[in-house]
Amino acid sequence: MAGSDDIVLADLSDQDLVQQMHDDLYDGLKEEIVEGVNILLKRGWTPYKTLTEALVEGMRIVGIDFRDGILFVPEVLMSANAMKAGMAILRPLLVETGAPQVGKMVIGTVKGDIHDIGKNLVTMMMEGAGFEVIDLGINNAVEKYLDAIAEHQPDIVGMSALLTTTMPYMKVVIDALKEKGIRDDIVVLVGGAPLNEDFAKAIGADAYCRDAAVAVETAKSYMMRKHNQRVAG
Ligand code: B1M
Repeated sequence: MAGSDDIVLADLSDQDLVQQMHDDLYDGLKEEIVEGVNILLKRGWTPYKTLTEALVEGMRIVGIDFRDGILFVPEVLMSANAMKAGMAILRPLLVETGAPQVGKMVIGTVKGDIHDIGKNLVTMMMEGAGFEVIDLGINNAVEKYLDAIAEHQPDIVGMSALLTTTMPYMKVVIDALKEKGIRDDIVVLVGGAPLNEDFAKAIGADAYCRDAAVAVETAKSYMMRKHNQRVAG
């Protein structure tokens, strides 16, 4: 099948194929993205390289034109759907590492926010690193986090926000943990494009995670610390 009328994706060099996939993601062409991902995997690309170079980079370009008013919500939704179709192929590959379970995480996008691609990516990478992840989905009010914490007793709570208007809600959740007297029992990691280290510090989170790989490394180091404390105590 061709990426557009006269392009045969399988005939393209790796570099041209990735470029074409960025264009196809931009145009919201789901089937072509699925085909492109499968071709790259067949050529020996790792799932992680495929994810970051073909999909995440393509979405970054979409984001720029969305910001500049060149693309609008319906088009970006199609890009997001195409991205998710590609991620669906990569998910089992990233998850099946056979790593022993290293910890448990509850994660969700905060109230008022429906962006979930980044959160889903973090979930996939965390599962691949051996974490059990309870994904609460999007638009989560503080009660949802509290209920999930009571039910699952996670080591880590992750929150995602992509809007400057929804990121302050993370503090609502952290304050609720303090009120319940459980803040110190849980590691709180936050992420999302508009956040930064200073914001994370200001709201009382344990760490800001720039991307999914940083989230995994940060989570692992907190679990290591917890383990060492247990051994020492
Ligand atoms: Co929206 N959107 N969007 N959007 N959208 C942004 C965020 C925006 C920056 C676009 C822009 O103007 N340039 C802008 C926000 C501006 C601001 O607040 N300053 C924006 C806007 C304005 C809106 C609407 C208000 C538009 C409107 O309706 N007029 C609306 C809001 C809806 C709502 O939530 N209430 C809206 C809607 C949408 C769509 C539905 C069309 C779609 C979402 C589809 C979906 O997610 N299912 C969408 C999309 C796709 C985007 C952009 C283009 C891409 C986001 C994305 O998926 N990136 C985005 C532009 C951008 O971010 N530059 C934009 C790819 C993803 C892999 O990256 O999510 O950053 P990211 O996740 C990374 C890291 O941030 C980190 O790791 C991830 C992987 O490496 N991370 C975490 C994320 N969460 C983490 C949690 C952790 C750890 C790390 O926990 C431990």
